[in-house]
Amino acid sequence: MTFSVTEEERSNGALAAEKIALITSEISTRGFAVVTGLISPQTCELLLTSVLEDAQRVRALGKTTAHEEHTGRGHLQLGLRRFAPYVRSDLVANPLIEHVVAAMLGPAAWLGFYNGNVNLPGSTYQPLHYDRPFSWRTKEKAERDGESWPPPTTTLSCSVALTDLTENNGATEIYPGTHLETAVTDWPLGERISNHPDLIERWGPPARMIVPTGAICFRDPRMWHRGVPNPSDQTRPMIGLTYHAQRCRQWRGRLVKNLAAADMEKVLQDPALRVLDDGALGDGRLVFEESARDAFTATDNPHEINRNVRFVDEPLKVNHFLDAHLIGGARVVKDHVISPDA
Ligand SMILES: O=C(O)CCC(=O)C(=O)O
Repeated sequence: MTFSVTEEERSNGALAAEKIALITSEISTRGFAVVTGLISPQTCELLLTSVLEDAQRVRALGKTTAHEEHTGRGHLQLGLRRFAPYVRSDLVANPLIEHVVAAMLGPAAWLGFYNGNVNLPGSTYQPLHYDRPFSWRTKEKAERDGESWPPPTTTLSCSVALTDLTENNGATEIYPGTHLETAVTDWPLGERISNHPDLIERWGPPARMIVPTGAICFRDPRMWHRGVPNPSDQTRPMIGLTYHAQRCRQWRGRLVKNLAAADMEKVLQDPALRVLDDGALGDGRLVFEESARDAFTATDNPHEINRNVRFVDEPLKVNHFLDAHLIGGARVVKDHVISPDA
């Protein structure tokens, strides 16, 4: 189902009560909802140009990326420029986006990932996959935490269309409803959905994530999906923002259940702190250049989302091409070299 935004909602920084209820119901039952008119044409145009230029720079290296090796040729996880004017408040600090996030995940949900999803002409199929495991793996564990079964998502993905995403340029294939398929909770780590043709048959046929320019597809990242060949001669630019519920205190957004009381006190005092891979607490904010600060502070934050960013200033720079999957989401550099070739 596709929803649009009224001028009144835009100036209120909030969607109407009935609309937000319908949107959250769609995401909870079908796994996704598309909301149009969230990102301005100017922002789409500016980011489109930068994504196309940067994708070309990555391709000019003449080698496949690690993400392509793992998933499928032509599918880039492309870092986004982290300096003005390319960081835009209607994307990173948009109260209407944040209203959907807060309605799904609760207040103080935090931005954990900000990156490009680019599908190049000539790409191949990715394996069918889901981006996140269930936060509760059994009915008993969910019930112990007061959750229903199947349990709700603790992460929300926002797929942003910089141009129309259609079947003609390789819109993502999706299996609506599969975010509720609890069979996956018994699977060993790394198990492929393709080993379960009966389930694929049961949930099919798949649909496509059709999203008009400036719209966002809000989706439960447990919903099965895959990148497909882009049959056009144009690069398909999409942006992904991922938010996590406040209680997901691990830096990649996993639910943390047994945090020591002293550590819990610290994280409640300092919302920048996350549980790192070694179990210690550390700064888990995304890194941007100082010139991007205004984009994050230009709007009020009526839904109390943790925008979760820190800024570095001269002589430091942020090389957005590198380290998308490491803490900070990009590499802080001293040498002013902003390049995919490092
Ligand atoms: O870009 C797409 O269409 C899907 C990409 C995806 O699911 C991934 O790279 O994991």
